[in-house]
Amino acid sequence: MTSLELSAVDKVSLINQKEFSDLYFKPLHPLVIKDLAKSWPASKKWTPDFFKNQHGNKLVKVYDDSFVAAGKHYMGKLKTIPLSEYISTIMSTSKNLRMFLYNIKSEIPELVDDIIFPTLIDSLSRNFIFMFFGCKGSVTQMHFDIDMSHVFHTAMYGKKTVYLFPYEQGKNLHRHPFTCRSYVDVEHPDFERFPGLNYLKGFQVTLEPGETLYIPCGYWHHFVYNESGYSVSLRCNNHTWQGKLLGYYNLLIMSPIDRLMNIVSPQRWFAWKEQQALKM
Ligand SMILES: O=C(O)CCC(=O)C(=O)O
Repeated sequence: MTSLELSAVDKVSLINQKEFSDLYFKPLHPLVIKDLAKSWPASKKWTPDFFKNQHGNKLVKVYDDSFVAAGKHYMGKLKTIPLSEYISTIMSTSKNLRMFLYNIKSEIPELVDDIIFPTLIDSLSRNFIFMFFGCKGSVTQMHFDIDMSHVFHTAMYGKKTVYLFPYEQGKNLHRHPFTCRSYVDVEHPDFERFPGLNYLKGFQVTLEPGETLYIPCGYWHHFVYNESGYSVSLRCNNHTWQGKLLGYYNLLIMSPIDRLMNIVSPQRWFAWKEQQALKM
């Protein structure tokens, strides 16, 4: 095989609750809703200059590729800098410096007023509203969200390409045990090293600024920043008991073991996970 088996993601302007539930939410099928965020004050207000001028003094944690490499920065920040410096950096350089899981509810609560919560599902969290930032060329490596929640990811500025795979495809993605990560590069698939890629089936979509991607719970996702930019994501808890339990297990047992082992013996632990992943 020379390329991955990827389908397009449906795009609609808007969708009603019943259709969304029957066609996408219950069957766990991704969807792009083009106009979901059109009426949000944020869609006009949240320019790079707005963040620089109104909230530029805010200190923010930034990350680079060391976040996913064994050692000192594994699952941790690289450094803390003012938001204005960060925005200038991503808008004018190609440094792979990212900000993610930036909870605006706790960090800059007034930003929440710029979002109109969609009524597509009832239980969107008002407490966990995350922003993600990156420069042109940045990549958010393949992972699924550890808490197994459903996500509505709106590109507020800049274009992104997203690769999506259902949870069950973890073995074909050579998931690293004790993590919610895969280290395959779906943009440049290496079928010899990762033979599971021959059986992988998923989706690829380009998200234009303003568009909202529904990522069903447990879906693997890999983001490529075609342009510098940022997004905001709304989330709701997994709707099944099995999903909720898996989320708690991932957060309270799996991830702490992984972090502890990375402290005890970073290189050996990473090599063991890699070896297990390749055996899959
Ligand atoms: O936009 C990104 O960089 C990643 C987004 C993501 O991982 C998420 O919404 O869960």
